[in-house]
Amino acid sequence: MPVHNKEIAAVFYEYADLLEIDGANHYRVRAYRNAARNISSYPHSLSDMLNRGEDLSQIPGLGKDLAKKASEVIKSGKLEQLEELKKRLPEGLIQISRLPGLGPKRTSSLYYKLGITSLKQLEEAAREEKVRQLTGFNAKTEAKILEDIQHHRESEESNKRYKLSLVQELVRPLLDYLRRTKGVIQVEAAGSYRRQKETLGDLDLLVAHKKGSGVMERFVEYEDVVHIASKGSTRSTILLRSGLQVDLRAVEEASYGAALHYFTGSKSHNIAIRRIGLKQGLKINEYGIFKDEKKVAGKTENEVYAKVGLPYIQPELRENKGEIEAAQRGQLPRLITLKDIRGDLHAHTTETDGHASLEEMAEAARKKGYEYLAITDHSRHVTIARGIDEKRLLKQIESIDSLNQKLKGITILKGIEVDILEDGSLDLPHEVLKRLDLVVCAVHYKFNLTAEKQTQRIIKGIDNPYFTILTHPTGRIIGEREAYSLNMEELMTAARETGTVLEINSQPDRLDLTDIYAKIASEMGILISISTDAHNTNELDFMRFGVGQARRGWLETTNVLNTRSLKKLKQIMNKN
Ligand code: DGT
Ligand code: CA
Ligand code: CA
Repeated sequence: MPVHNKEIAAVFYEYADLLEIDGANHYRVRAYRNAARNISSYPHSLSDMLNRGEDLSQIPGLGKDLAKKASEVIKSGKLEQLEELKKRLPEGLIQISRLPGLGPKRTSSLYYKLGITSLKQLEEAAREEKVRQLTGFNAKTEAKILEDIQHHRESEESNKRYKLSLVQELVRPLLDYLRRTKGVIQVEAAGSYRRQKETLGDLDLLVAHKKGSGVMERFVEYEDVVHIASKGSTRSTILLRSGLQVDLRAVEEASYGAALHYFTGSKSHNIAIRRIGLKQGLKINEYGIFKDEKKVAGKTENEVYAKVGLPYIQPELRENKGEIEAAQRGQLPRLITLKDIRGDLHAHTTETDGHASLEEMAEAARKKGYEYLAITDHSRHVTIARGIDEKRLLKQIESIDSLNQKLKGITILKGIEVDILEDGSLDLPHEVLKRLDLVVCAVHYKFNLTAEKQTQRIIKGIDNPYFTILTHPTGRIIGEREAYSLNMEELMTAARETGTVLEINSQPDRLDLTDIYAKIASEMGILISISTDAHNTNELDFMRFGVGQARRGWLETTNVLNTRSLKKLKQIMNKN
């Protein structure tokens, strides 16, 4: 992808801001801003010019030095000096400088004169009337700062997305509560919740009821409601204590399918379906399907799809990412379900950072009806989790062997979650790994390597003959940590060539692989394991999140390793 002029300008602007906060010479700051402005409005692409070997220093305001910086950004996507400065200056300063009335200059004086490095500290200083004492500030600007911080918080709050796991906890009691209303026929969660997205903007509920059921009154009286944003006879919106917004729509039974389809979305799926309908002379909305003003369908979703000549499309697929074309060709995937899962291939015990013993985990997995559970405690490098060394691992192997003799109906597999060290070697010697049924491998430190180094590190790991599964392959934590830089295509190619399995980690704040990568991997013929990484017996239930993610990634039973019988599983793992 070529770097656009606007992107180069953005890097220069950011650098100028940070320089100014840092108290740099103002000519220098101005030079960068000036260059940014000129680049951003320059009529030709600097990337293309550089490719053609043209001289960037001819561009007004650039000169030799800044032309060199611009080509650095074009070639590497970043400016090393900016990265350095970012490392040196506290992160909160940028946030402060972006408050409407502040900017870099004032941020600089807040930082150097009052030591303020975060919005929180700024708020405190303003409350204590310390800010007004600085040159360039007064009581009025101080009050404005407090106001702006408040606004900033509110807008962050409104951009906030909620993890599926949290919303699931809130949904169940609320649905039960609504179901107990007289006149309510059916209640369901639609929207991104029904599509099993990993995070949700708000929750959309749909009720089929008899007119006059009073369900709206009951909805706004729910005990967890802190604010009623709107209340009408067909639609109301409330805010729960957690901050989650919930929309409720009420329709008559005859429209339920059409409404469910409409409010499940996604919006772009709906639009595509409506367009197909239009070509056939059908009007589709949340009340039903109409031909010449006459309602021809609407009670069930099946009817909606059937009327436009399509088979039913599962909610997890409704993103307009090829599902409609697949449906037209009769090639929709037969999505994996929770019932297809025969065991869990990633779990911890009290031997490292788990909270249940080997026996307790085994018993919980047996109760779930699993054929197998792999115990994969951390290896020694993860010292904070009391990672196990050779000696302790050999002891655990013995314990599992003797437990297996006693257990009925389930087999405990001997495994480990071994660290892929920085040089790509695994944290335990071959002689020990050899004795295990499977080796789950993970990156747990040095997240900030370049994409090339990180990719090579993992690929080298994969080359180890005992490497079975790459767990949480990208390392992202939802809302907290970005994936580390990685060349996924290269990584997946290596995985395919070696028969390496990639994991969908079912921890609700990981869900790593993402749906998109899971789909690509399976299309490449890579096997996926869906595992919980359970640290206690309850977390074995996280499997449902992993399966949800897998369904969003179009996975079928055959794409998933732990849908195999124990015998098959062992055959596959031994081949590697
Ligand atoms: P979210 O809440 O951001 O996680 O995502 P959704 O998909 O739940 O979106 P939301 O809550 O805004 O709307 C719920 C559904 O309602 C959405 O998936 C499709 C439907 N919908 C909303 N606005 C429109 C629209 O303008 N046109 C169409 N066709 N459908 C819409
Ligand atoms: Ca929603
Ligand atoms: Ca909504």
